[in-house]
Amino acid sequence: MEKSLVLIKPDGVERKLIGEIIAMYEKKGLNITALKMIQPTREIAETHYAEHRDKPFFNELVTYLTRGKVCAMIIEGDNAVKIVRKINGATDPAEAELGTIRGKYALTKAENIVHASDSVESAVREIKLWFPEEAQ
Ligand code: FUP
Repeated sequence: MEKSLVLIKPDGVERKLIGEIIAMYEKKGLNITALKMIQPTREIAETHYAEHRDKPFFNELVTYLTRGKVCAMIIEGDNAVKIVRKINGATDPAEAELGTIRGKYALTKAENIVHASDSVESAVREIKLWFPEEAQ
C-alpha cells in the first residue's frame, strides 16, 4: 500500500489541531499506521528540508520546525501521497482551497501547519528519517 509521511508542525500542535487534522485523513479512508510526538533536532529538520538548504527562508524554516513537538505519522492508502497533499492544500495558505487543512487553519507560508511527502520516493526517504524503526 502506498505510504506518505505527514508532520503536524509545531503551530498545529500548539493550536491543538491534531485531532481535527487526523480526522480529515481518517474520514477520507486513509490509514494511520504509525504515529508519534517528537521534538525535532536541528539535524533532523535540516535533513528533512535539505532540498531547501540554499533558499533564503531555510534558517527560518528549520527554526520553526524545531520550536516545539511535531506529530509525525505514516499514512497508508491508495494514492496516499497525492490524496494527502490534496487534503493539506496548496503550500501557500492564501492559495489553498478553503476545505483543505491549510485553507481552513493557516494564514502564511511560514506557518502552514502540515507537511506531507511530495512523491513516493520522498516518502521512502522521509519515513527512514522520522521512523527509522519502521522503514524496511
Ligand atoms: P510543501 O511540499 O507544500 O511543504 O512545500 P515546499 O517543499 O515548497 O516548502 C517547504 C516549506 O517551506 C513549506 F512548508 C513552507 C516553507 N516555505 C516558506 O517558508 N517560504 C517560501 O517561500 C516557500 C516555502
